[in-house]
Amino acid sequence: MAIELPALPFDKNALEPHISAETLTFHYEKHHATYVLKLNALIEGTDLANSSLEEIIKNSKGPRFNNAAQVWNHTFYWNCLAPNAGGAPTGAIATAIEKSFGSFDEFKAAWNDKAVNNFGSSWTWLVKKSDGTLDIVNTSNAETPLTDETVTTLLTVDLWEHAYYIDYRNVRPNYLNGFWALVNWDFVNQNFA
Ligand code: MN3
Repeated sequence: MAIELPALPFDKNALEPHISAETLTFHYEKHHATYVLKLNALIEGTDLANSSLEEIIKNSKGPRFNNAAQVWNHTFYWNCLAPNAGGAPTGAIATAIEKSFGSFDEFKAAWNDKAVNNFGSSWTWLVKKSDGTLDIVNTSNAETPLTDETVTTLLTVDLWEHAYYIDYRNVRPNYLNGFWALVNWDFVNQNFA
């Protein structure tokens, strides 16, 4: 039972002009797919060969953790994006954001600040803590809040340069502007519920 590469939840040109088909082709077919290939090579013939991706992540360190977590992180990231999405949040997450950050604009400013200052290849996440409040968390490399039992992962942005270099060169703030035009609040609400 190898780990499978999930299909992208949209067409490769569906996120244009914010994220190009060229970026998605590289990001999905080269980066995401390669993490799946490497992970399957690392679990083949081991105790984890038939484990779920989540179990592998929670029971791994080093290259096996890195590849497994990157498979999960990317699948989660694709689901955080959608065509004809973005803008202000709706539903329960809108209320929770107001409670924790004051307003959506204040949340966006806090997120952008955290993401712009997240050094190197990294991810920025919105999580729900056990007391129901929200927090913005930075991780490096493949690290993921999935391994923190005290939080629920709600939203992420991939800050590795391969996520934005083709479209935005090294200008991460411009990529973040594109990201806000694509956030799939329905998915964030599902995670929050
Ligand atoms: Mn990536």
